[in-house]
Amino acid sequence: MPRSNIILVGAYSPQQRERLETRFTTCSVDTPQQLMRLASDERKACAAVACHGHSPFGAAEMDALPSLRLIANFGVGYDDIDIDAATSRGITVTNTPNVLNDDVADLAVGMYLALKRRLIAGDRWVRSGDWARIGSFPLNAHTSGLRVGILGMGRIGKEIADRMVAFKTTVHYQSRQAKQVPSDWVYHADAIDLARSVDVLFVTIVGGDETRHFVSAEVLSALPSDAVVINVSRGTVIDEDALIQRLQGGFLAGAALDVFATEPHVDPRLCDQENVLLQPHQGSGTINTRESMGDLQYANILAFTEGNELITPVN
Ligand code: 8YV
Repeated sequence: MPRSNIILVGAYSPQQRERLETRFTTCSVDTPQQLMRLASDERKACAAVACHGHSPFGAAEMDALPSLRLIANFGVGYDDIDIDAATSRGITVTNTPNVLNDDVADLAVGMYLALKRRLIAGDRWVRSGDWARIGSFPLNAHTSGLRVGILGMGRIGKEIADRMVAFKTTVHYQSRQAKQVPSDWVYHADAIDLARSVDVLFVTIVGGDETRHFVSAEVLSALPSDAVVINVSRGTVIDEDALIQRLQGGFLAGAALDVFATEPHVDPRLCDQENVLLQPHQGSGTINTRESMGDLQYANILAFTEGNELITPVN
């Protein structure tokens, strides 16, 4: 079987890298921007890229690879890839959906509980000796029986909603159109209307230019002042400056964020807020799930090189 030339972009586990390097002729760069640095023959020979990470992959990078026909993304979100540029150049993009739904949903619910019940501060209260020195930990907010909003009832949003039903919540959601979900889940066509109606807002819509600041200052202002926001989507989806102002002004009870506008560099004003839980974009970051994502990315590349139907194309 001929060995196709594949460029690896980003970081891979040793096992994933070995599998790719064993099956294909590869060369590696850290980000798409480094593709231009490759030797001309390497760039011309490359028909497929295995892409991992959150760096922009635009027209200029695609044009550096004149034979490119596949970008196999390691991740469900492909907002860093210019899909229109890829499509107009006959380049197919694949992603790795579904295999990470449970982990992202589990983390979102865990962040919700940790934020509302102040688990991190509670741990510090014990470790620091404050419990023995000062006494009981301050009372905090209850977590069952609330009105929960899901912004974007996609695969991950549905998994979060299913989990939150166990907390005796009422589920509200916003998406482009009503979905096939339990009849008692309340559909809102408008994000502001959803925000007015809930105590907890889970943000799960896809990232990208179309959803930039979808959670706007107006949406944030519509939330009750004792509401909390949990974001496991993309940092670009929330107007982060408006969020910070609501938190600093006491108009929002808290936020739990796994993604940020300029990650991995996080606005220090968020780090200063006691009512903010910060996570390092680890939604899919479990051993099993990252293996499954790597398997799916590899399966797409293999299907491409063998002329078979791709598993999860997005364009
Ligand atoms: C990872 C993600 O950060 O799947 C996504 O869209 O953001 C996360 O799973 C990403 O896969 C790392 O490349």
